[in-house]
Amino acid sequence: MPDHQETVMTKIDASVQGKWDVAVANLGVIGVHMALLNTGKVLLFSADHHDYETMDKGKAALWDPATDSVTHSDLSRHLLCSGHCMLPDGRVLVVGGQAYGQNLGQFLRALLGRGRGVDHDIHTFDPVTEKWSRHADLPRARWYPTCVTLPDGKAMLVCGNWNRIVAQIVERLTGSDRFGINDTFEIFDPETNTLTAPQPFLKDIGVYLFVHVLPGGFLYVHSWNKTRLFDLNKQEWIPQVFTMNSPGTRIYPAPGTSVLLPISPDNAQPARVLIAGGSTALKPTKQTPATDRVEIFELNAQDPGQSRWRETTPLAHRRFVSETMLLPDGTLLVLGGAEQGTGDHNHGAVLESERFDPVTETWQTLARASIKRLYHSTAALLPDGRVVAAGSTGHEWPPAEQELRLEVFSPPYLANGPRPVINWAPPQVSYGASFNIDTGDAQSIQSVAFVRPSTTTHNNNMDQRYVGLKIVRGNAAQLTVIAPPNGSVAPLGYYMLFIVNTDGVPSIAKFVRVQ
Ligand SMILES: [Cu+2]
Repeated sequence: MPDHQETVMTKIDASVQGKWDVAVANLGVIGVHMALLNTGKVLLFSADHHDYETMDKGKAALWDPATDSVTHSDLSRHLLCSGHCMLPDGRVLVVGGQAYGQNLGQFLRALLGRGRGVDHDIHTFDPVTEKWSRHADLPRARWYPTCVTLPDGKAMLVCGNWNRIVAQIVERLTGSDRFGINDTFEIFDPETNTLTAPQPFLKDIGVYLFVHVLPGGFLYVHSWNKTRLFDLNKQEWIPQVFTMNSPGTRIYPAPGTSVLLPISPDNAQPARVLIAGGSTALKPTKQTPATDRVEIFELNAQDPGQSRWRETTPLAHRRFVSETMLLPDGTLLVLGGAEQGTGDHNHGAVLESERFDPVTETWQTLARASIKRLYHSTAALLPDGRVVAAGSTGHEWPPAEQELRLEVFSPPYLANGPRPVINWAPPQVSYGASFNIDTGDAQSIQSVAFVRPSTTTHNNNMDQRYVGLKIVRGNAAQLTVIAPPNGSVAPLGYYMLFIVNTDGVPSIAKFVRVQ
């Protein structure tokens, strides 16, 4: 009898708060960098956690959540500190890697301009062959860069330090953390695997900027507590600078998370970006409390200068170095992070996750994870609707903590009844075209969405987006929906197609290429 009661309690709990389970006890790789591939496997990569100094060494693993199997591969380069985004053909573009100067010898050589780090490297990972390729180097190093896939499927590379050693010396001497950051961008062409020459971008910016393509053709660029907009159609900056209402930085070294909120099926709502957490100070120290403030940026596409930041309901927990995931039902999950500090000098791990409803703008506190996710931690939505959390080098790194375990979160919707099933969906669709989804559950479907797979590091998920699809017809066996209208709504590439029933339960996703 007590056993039975316990089972019932657990079940009720999971349907309200969700539940966490350790999925892999030792991945062999610290999941500092993570990408969900269109094969359904998860790519995780990092430094060799026994040797952070050697430039020609790294570790990667592929975890298949469907079979729970792991395969390992050694990397010939130290790809820790790169930035990455998804190309239209499903390859992951990895920009940069570790800077030279990991020990005194390297530091002195770097000062003399000898020796080169991995921060000039360009790699791609092919999900089909499961192989890495190295392409022609960047013209100038980018350590802690951001990569964004543009509407046409080309990738834009921004920010990052061009010489980390010089930047750190200047910071020691002057206190300024703004020296040595690239103020140019390059475009990577996936057809030729080549880069354009550098062109002017923004001055006075940080590293690992938050950059999103907004519907209507604007690039959202967020540094510290300020946002700029670039008009992709006119190829010009909007002159206004949009400052957040609450104080403190939202990017590295005390990042919150920036997420483009779900794009509604008819694209009727203005584009909105949410930033949750971060720091209460612009230059955080070990003692600085993280923020619990949450703000929403509202794009005014007709008059972009009138766009604005406004505050919404705060988090239950102050946190930075957390992750935020878009879920198939259009809600957001915030997980992990710490209550105080900066970078790896952090204290007060937050284990409880929280869920945000973008319609009511309210938060619900969910289950506690068993594993701390601090600096260098990552998370990704899986095709089965669960969320995997990886990585973390904890506190005062290296090498105090090296978190090698994967833990998965099953959101409450997975305990809310049977899942709808996609029997068939087209492997590729064109912009604006209608297409059919074979499902016996068509009558009970309330929403259909494309969710772009995560590529994430340093709490900067450079790819994820949720694009609602309009349902035009449904009968006993089939749903007809309309593909996204253009590349500013859904940049070229692979998406997870989810159908969600009236109980809020999502299907297992099918990968569909938008082209
Ligand atoms: Cu790092």
